Amino acid sequence: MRRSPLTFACLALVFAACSGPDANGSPAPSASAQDAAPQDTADADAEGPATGKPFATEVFATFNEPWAMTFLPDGRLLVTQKTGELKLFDPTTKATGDVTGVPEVDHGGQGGFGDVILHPQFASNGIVYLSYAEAGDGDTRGAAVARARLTLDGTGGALSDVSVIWRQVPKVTGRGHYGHRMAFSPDGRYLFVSSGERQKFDPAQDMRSNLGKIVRLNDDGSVPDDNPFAGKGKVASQVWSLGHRNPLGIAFDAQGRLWNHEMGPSGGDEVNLIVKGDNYGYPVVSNGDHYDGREIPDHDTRPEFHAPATSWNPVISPAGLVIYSGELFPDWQGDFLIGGLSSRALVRVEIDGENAREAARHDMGARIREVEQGPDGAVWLLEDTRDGGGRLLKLTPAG
Ligand SMILES: [Ca+2]
Ligand SMILES: [Ca+2]
Repeated sequence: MRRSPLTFACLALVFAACSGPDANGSPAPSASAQDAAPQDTADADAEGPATGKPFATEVFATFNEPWAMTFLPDGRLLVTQKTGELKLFDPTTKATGDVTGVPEVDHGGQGGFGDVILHPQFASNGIVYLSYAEAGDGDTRGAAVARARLTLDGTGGALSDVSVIWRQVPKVTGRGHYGHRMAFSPDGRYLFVSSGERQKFDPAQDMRSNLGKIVRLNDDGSVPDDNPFAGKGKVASQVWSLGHRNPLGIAFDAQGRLWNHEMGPSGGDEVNLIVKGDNYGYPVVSNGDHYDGREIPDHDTRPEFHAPATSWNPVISPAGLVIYSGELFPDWQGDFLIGGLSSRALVRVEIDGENAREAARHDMGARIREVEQGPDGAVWLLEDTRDGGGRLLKLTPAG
């Protein structure tokens, strides 16, 4: 097939964007290059031979650097903007309001407002959890998790009793790999937080630090007595699993098993089944390699580290995760729906026991930051776009 010079230019742009050190992160020169190319011809055949998407897409709203969302019991949505705002969106009226009283965030690079989730008893206690990048002394920063009470009014709301219940230790320089996705265990007792290694590599294996870990806390931020490293030190006692890089998705399946996905370096994005106390190997092993070309031994060289259920090379840059359980897309039940940043896609992954495989990749034409399942089983996406262009999309079955 002959390619026009324009096609070559687009391919070159995509290649540069996908292979740079920020392909797996957000805003940076390469990310803005991707954002500047709304028509990626290289992505046009990402869906393979399928004649069309199995869903119809409706645009509901736009936000500025939206990062995460969660549905309230009344059907409205809380949406975080990385720039530091918490928004309340009503899908029935399409009105967007503000929630006041949010913590001050350190916005820049990959940092700012992160995740938002509800306490399992939100309907009775109004408690929400928010993660964000927090400034420290000097030029340092780290992820933090705040617990707060949300009071709603007609079009907006306010946070009160805001208390920080967890922080990354230590705070370090740089603005990447915060991770800071959150999920409650199905029994409603434990809060799991994914903590990225802040692009510092070795802390993922250092139990004096909670970087590059998944931590398990009680709902008030205290540490459960039966954590796998309880009694091994204040920070280590929080740790549920270690050896992670930048985990930007964490969720429980219908069997109560915890899964994550995380961005590999140059290659090696992963889906992992998270087992209490296990070590997932970063930066000792990875199915990718360092951006500077240095090799990282693959997982199969070191079986003592828990290997991924699946991995990608080239990367998809996973961000946001739901394990679908709705009625609208029966074929997707039990599947992982993953947002793709550099892949600009919605990626569906099927699980078979402890193995996983990509089943479909739907080109969305924009970096996808967040995936959520609505009360009726519709799938909602947030685009990762700045300058007010990050759209909220609702996917329903194609007619
Ligand atoms: Ca969410
Ligand atoms: Ca490798």
